[in-house]
Amino acid sequence: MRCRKCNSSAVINMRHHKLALCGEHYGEWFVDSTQRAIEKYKMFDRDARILVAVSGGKDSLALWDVLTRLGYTSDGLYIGLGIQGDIAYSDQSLARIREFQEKVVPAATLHVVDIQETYGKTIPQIARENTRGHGKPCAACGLTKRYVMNRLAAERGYTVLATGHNLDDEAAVLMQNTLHWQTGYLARQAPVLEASDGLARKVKPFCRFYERETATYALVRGIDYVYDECPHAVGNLTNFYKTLLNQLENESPGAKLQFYIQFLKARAEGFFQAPADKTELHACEVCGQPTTAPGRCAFCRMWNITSAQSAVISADAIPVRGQDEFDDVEARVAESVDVSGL
Ligand code: Q46
Ligand code: ZN
Ligand code: ZN
Repeated sequence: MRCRKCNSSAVINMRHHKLALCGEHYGEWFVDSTQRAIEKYKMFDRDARILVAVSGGKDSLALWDVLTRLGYTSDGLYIGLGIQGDIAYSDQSLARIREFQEKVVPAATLHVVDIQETYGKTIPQIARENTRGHGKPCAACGLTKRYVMNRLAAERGYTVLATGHNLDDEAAVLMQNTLHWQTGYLARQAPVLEASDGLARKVKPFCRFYERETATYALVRGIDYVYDECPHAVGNLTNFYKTLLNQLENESPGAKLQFYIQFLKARAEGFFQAPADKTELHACEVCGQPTTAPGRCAFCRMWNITSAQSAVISADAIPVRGQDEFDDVEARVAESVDVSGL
């Protein structure tokens, strides 16, 4: 088997696309495919100011790399969760991201929001004090990540928040939502979530790539990423659905892509409607972010934040570029991005 473009014999064979390419041409195919997805789903245009949520894993670093190669203006956001385990997970993640930024995107800004420095505790600490999540820190972690991403995107004037969710992530969430017929979630699962009521616009440019395709891209580009998953990801439900879908894919190559693509088609045809009795949103009485319940939002309640000042992400914790660019941006917020896989 040979590369379709240059006839080289060292190839990456993509059975489901009936395509074999060498490393260099694979990289080009991957970048071009991302641009096609950006256009197909009308994610953003050339004027966009993109904030890429980076975790130190292959998907998010590959995304920052590809957007840079495509000539988009993008900065990174890393949220330090204070999760170490036996592998110094958070420290290792930040180290990989800093190396990547210095080497690949030196002109971009990397925003680092350290949760302990900003709010006084690590994620495992706040999770232990809280009943959310029944002993697992993921619920507290997800809520905090969503809040910080939305808030920082809004406060710093980014027009779009990009995450590295891949096809395996999206198909697993789709399977979970389908098995429970979560029609409200199904109506909202999309490559683009429009900005609304203080929530940043969110996009997933890698939603059509298999996880192994983003891993291959990271490999051919020599991106050094954190191989380990978060220690708390072991045995979670998303991984269980990923395993089931991998079994299906082994029996029937392309099944995962079809499952997701045909869902998007049905969704575009109006098969899933958002519930009509949409819950009314209120502004949190402390931070002003939208929340379903009157009073304080879930984030301010969990972190026991009682004054607007302490809800603000500390400017000192974040390197800021061109502060006056952002002065006229209203403080906006949020609670609706899927952060599994970040
Ligand atoms: S980082 Fe946070 Fe995940 Fe770790 S604690 Fe759970 S939610 S598993 S993607
Ligand atoms: Zn080639
Ligand atoms: Zn609040």
